[in-house]
Amino acid sequence: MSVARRLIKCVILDLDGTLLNTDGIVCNVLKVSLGKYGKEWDGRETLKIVGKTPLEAASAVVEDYGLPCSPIEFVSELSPQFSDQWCNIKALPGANRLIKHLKSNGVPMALASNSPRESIDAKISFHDGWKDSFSVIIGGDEVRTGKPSPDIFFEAARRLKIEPSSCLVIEDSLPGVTAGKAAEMEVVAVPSLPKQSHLFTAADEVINSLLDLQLEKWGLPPFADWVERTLPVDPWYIGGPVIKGFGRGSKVLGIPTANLSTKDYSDLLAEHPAGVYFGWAGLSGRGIFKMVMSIGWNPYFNNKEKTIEPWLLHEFTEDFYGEELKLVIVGYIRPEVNFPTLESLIAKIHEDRRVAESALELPMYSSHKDDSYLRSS
Ligand code: ADP
Ligand code: RBF
Ligand code: MG
Repeated sequence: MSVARRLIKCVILDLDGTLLNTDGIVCNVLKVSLGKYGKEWDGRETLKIVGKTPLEAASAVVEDYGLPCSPIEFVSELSPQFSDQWCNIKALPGANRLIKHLKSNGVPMALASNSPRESIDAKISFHDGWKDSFSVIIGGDEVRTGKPSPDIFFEAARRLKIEPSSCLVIEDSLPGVTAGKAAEMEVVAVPSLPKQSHLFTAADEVINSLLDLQLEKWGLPPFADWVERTLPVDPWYIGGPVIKGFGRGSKVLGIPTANLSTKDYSDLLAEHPAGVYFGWAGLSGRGIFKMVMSIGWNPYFNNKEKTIEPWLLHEFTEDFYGEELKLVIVGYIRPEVNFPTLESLIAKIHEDRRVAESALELPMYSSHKDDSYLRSS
């Protein structure tokens, strides 16, 4: 275990993209609004708008698409549409766990977001216990300049009555990380956009999702919910006919992965962080098997699309393309990473298999073997 770098006394959290999965909602609203101007939202501006104040984000879009309105007009046009969607925003994986853990361990928390205070209050009202967990909540409209200026973090520290150097900031965006470092705080980046971690060099640590946060690194009470190197997750389900993948699982790695079409599951895939998970697999007519899988872009192969790669922990004598495969995912093992050699990737996947195989014997995981979903057709 590494020694804590500094003694951290509190945690300051960003909201959109860090605790809340706001991206999908933002994209949908922009898609509809731009449509009214006869323009097509292609998502390429996402990087320009994450972490910005509403006015800055609107300015970027108005300019890029040459809209016949001012950024202020565009903001007032979008505001009611966003407000209608706040009730549909889900907490990001690990957000509730983090908030509950810090609260029950008496670690003070602040929420510091570039959104206006009113929107913050509206958004968090849909998440039980959030409002009362934060000793301080500050919106971008409550300080002179929003992130990347450090103002909002200085103000949070002042209200918490804690030195900036004893604050840990958790942020998904570049402006947020810049602001946190300018406030001389420790900053963990959890990039909300895929394949962007190389841009976050200013952060003290870059993690893939809140599930990977190691609080003990910061001298904070560690999470106590890991069990035999696995983290239980709320079970989720995915299934369909087995399709052809990249054709390299068995050939290149000696590890076959039965691919599912990601088309019908884009929302579900977007919701779950890339990483290695495990659970149970039902293959119609053949039985139920232990399963370990990766979700993501397989950095070693640098895929363009996020895929699901389930390895059924059983020796089959033949392929089963086209057959109905059902998965229940019950736990998380680690983030997806790159490896210097194919051998080290293969060794790691075999280690994942051993972790999954033994964890699935635990009652908390083995009980899901009887889930009726696995036998449904
Ligand atoms: P592809 O790239 O087409 O997915 P792979 O080399 O990854 O090819 O092999 C996956 C295929 O191998 C599966 O679709 C399935 O038909 C077969 N297969 C055999 N044994 C297994 C196993 N234990 N787990 C997953 N797939 C297996
Ligand atoms: N690919 C990676 O690039 N990085 C990983 O960390 C990684 N972990 C994996 C873990 C498991 C359990 C499995 C089954 C696969 C993993 N792979 C990973 C994916 C591997 O690259 C993939 O199976 C091949 O790309 C097959 O197409
Ligand atoms: Mg495969």
